[in-house]
Amino acid sequence: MTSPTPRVVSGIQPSGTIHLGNYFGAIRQHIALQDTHPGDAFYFIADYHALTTVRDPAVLRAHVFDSALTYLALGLDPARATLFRQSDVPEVTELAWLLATVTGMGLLERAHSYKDKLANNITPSVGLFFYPVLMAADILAHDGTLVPVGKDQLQHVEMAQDMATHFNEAYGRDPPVLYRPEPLPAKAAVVPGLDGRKMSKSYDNSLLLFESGKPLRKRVGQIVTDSTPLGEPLPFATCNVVALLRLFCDDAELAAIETYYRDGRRDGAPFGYGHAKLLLAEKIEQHFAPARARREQLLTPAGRAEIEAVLTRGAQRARAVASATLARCRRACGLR
Ligand code: AQP
Repeated sequence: MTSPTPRVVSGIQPSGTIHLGNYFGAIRQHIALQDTHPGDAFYFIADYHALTTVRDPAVLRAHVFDSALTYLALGLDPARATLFRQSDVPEVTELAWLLATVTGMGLLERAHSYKDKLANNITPSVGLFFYPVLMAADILAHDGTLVPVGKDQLQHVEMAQDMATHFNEAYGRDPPVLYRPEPLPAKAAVVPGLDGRKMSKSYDNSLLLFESGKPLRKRVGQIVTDSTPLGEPLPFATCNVVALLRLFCDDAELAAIETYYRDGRRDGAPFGYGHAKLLLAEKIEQHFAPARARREQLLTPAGRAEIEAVLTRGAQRARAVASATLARCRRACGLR
């Protein structure tokens, strides 16, 4: 059950500023896929989803804008990829309802991300519990067959597969009403935050892409490490700073860092966590320097108008696909 044209569909929540986890877990791959799937790479800014955590309209609008700005600064090409606001395609909310009617409670109760939020004392709304259904609707409404996500989201894509199967079993397998999506997991492991938990917008443990100079060094300085004194051997395999350095360093650089950790020295001088953190801050600053410059250019009035136009055109393209899918689903269920 695959769609005639493989279509890449994925999204990001404008629930905070985009961080290294979002970049290495998702956005880097999203941008690469516009080369292999030109015209069929759909990325949405999940503002309906973000309403489960953001309650200030001005803040939500600012995060939506910043998400679009970040994608474009990082190299998303609107001629090859479709970028749009989720809420500009309201068909997904109706499809979410149709999917909810064929989805068992048990499926949602098993969601790891929901259980993690509970474990982290986040008071759940029905919307948060319902998140995997809306995410499935986002994918299925746009006939997404390839879903690039971070490893933390794999279970949600599997749930979307289950929901498509249940819907087809209820309303039409041949031809299928909905296409089965396949996950495309990021190569990078789940990126840890400053405190070692998953880096997450809602845990205040993020490193941002465009921070630089002293504020960046200060933030990197907050990465939790043990209390090994300067000049003593450091634990390479379990260190949070190393987990983040892995995102930026090639094998030779990592091998060199491993020797500094093992010896507690670099070029004869004592080496400690402070030095490792400085290396990381430099790497982050260098890696995102070209995108930071493009971001500045887009922050002009002309750039802002261009971003709005990109989102409007993207919504038109996405809505054309979603309304056709929804019409198919409504017909299949017996709705007018
Ligand atoms: N720490 C991470 N490591 C690897 N990938 C990650 N992603 C998020 N955090 C990490 C991937 O980023 C994409 C977009 O995520 P999202 O914004 O839709 O939601 P999320 O996974 O819930 O991200 P956050 O930052 O944790 O947001 P909040 O705090 O609002 O819930 C996804 O592909 C995800 O895998």
